Amino acid sequence: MGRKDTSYDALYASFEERIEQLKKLPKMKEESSIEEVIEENGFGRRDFMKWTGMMTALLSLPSTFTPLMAEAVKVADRLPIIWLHMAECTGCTESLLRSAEPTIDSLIFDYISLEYQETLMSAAGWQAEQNLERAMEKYDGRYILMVEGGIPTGNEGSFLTIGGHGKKGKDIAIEASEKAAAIFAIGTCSAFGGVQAAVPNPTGSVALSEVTHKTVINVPGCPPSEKNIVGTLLHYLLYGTLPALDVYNRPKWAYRLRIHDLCERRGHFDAGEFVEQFGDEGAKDGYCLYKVGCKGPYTFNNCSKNKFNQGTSWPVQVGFGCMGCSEPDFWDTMGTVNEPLKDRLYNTTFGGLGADATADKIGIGLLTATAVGIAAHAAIASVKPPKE
Ligand code: FSX
Ligand code: SF4
Ligand code: F3S
Repeated sequence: MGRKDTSYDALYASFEERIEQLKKLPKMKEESSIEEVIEENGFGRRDFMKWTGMMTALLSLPSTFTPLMAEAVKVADRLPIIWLHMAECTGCTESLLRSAEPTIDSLIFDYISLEYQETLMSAAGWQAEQNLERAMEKYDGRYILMVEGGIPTGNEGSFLTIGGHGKKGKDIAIEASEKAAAIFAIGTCSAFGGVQAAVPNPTGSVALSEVTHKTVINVPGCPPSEKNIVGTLLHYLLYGTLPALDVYNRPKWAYRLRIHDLCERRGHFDAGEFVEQFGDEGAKDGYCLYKVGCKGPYTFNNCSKNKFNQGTSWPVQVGFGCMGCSEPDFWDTMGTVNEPLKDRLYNTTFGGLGADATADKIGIGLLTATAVGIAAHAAIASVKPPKE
């Protein structure tokens, strides 16, 4: 391979071994390979390699791992996946699949063995329910569970019933979690409760992690980017273990840094150049959106890298500040959408512990300059002092 850095050799070897093991599992899509699927949809080998290179970088692996990433994608159909919908808007599924034209991410999602997915499958009613039960039985202990949506627990869970027998969503989520090999909460609803859990939370909706005793990997965002969803799957394929997680069980490879750390408008923030109101000269010049409500300094996600709508843009790029959609309870805790957080200076983030409560696991050096920056700009923005 001509690799210079030998510190990755053991990891490389373990990935090779893992892929060999996966190859031994029965192929679920006998009729086609991922290369064929990609080619049929107008992508060449070069596009595929470019995409795998990008995913390799996203997972913080050196570029020499790109061929292995391609191999992992080829065996992605060996792991059965069950995708449950709970209380939500289906935006997470839409984010992944509703592109104007197929993307490599969406094709890979088509290629994996989705044993149950209510938005995509043709079965309905009794038949759908039976499909789910059969899949859980057949792949007991082997399937990956992806859950989209919060879990209503109020009134004994009766706010969400699914299928012919009117089974409660909560019971389905618990049962499916019990038999899963790995569990991913896709989207902020499943990770933290989401919009339906916002005050006063009439349905008593909670995060998936609150109804199961098993470890749940949270992939928040309302919706999360398709790259973070597919990347989580590829990470599991390659490593066969759970990724390193932050304090909210988010994979660090995706949620390690704040929106503010990766923002293209950051230079303007540091220079004290702000949009004062939408449509002003500063807005035209692409100034920082902090004063018109950007919550990027308080939000951990990689949106500027991944972008949305087939990689075309992301909120801050189009001139609308981050709303903090990948943070717990952001509907209640991120204040008014178009206003800076008046009662929270940087160092009071995360329940008064300061963002450093999370940052200590991230690298404190990155945060110090910003703490000073926001404190200074808070004065310019007439931000009130923190409440007692
Ligand atoms: Fe929630 Fe997903 Fe927001 Fe919607 O279903 S994370 S409301 S984008 O779609 O769960
Ligand atoms: Fe970017 Fe928002 Fe930070 Fe400004 S406050 S630099 S717009 S993330
Ligand atoms: Fe959400 Fe902020 Fe990204 S609102 S989509 S985390 S820019």
